[in-house]
Amino acid sequence: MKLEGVELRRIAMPLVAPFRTSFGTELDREVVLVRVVSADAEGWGECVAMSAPRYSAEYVDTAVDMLRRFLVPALLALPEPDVHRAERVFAQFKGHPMAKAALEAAVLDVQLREAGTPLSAFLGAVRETVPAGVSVGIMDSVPELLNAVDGYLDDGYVRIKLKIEPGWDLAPVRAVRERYGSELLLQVDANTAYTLADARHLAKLDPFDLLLIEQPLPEHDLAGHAALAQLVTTPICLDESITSAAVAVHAITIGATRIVNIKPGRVGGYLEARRIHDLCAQHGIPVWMGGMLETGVGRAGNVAMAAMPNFTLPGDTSASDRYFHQDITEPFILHEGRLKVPTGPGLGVTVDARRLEEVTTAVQLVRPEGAVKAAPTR
Ligand code: NPQ
Ligand code: MG
Repeated sequence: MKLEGVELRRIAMPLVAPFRTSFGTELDREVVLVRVVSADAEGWGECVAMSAPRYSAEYVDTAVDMLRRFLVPALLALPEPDVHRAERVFAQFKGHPMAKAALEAAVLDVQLREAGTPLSAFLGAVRETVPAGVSVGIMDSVPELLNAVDGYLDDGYVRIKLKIEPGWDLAPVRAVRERYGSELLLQVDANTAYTLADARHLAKLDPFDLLLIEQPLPEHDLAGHAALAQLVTTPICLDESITSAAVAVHAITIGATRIVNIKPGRVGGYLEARRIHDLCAQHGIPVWMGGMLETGVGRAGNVAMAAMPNFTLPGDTSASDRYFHQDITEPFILHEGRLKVPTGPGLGVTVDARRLEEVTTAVQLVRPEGAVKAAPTR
């Protein structure tokens, strides 16, 4: 495969409604898209970094800078680029998994499109559809929350995840359990908002029979999660903490996590995410696919990966209209609570050039010589 260049594009996607978590409220999704062009095909990747470093240390501007300054030039300098060589050359740079994952995904996509292989086949997927869960933001009141959950259950979502924080935890969980009963698949996500001193409080969630509590404590506090696991019966599931396969093994071994949330962007790409899937399977740890408010580009890859065998819990793989009125690809749509795994080569979705232009805020092309041509569109 010979690469002709890499386009870095910033887009701004209006959200259908504000999305509030313990770390802040989002009104628009600012996204970096990567397009890798070869002689015969093009591949797309989406960077899941947010505008500000609230979920993790990366943010949109650091990702663009990493890509432009280091990752794209390293890729374009490879004599025979492929996804495995790309991953290896990116590893010489510390950190920045979301920037690496975006470019790795685009390389994998162009490679698979050239070969005519769907991403699902490359990953060893075993399902044609995946169940769709939904992540429900923090609201101003319980009635407002119940109204939102009513709507998602009407849409067909098979699992509800409530975002929680101190002051918004027991009451919303109790209200949702009382309204929908014990059959509803229900879990919560704290996005690091608690401390180990809150253990007795978090144990009050135990009677509500949640599938899991996601990332209650700070990212680097694996020992704290292991200690908390001794004080609550609800299974602990790590998200932010699981930054690599090595960390996943450590977290599992010390008892910090009984279930693992996989996000390819958080761990540096689909290859590392696949390793985490495989080693969790070996340890008897179920995994599920996270979500980062992806457009159709990132969503397509996540849905393909969620069809692998050890993804045994419904993911945050929601339909496109959970977040966007209009996507940049054909939208992912719920059919009886499930999404179809794309069957075409690579990601198996097509980017709509007209819609893309409407949401684009800047574009730059990086060519093999390393020449950078900046072309902001507006
Ligand atoms: C999580 N996602 O599981 C993340 C957190 C999250 C679907 O709950 C903009 C971009 C806003 C990424 C808000 C879900 C976001 C974001 C929350 C990710 O922890
Ligand atoms: Mg999470």
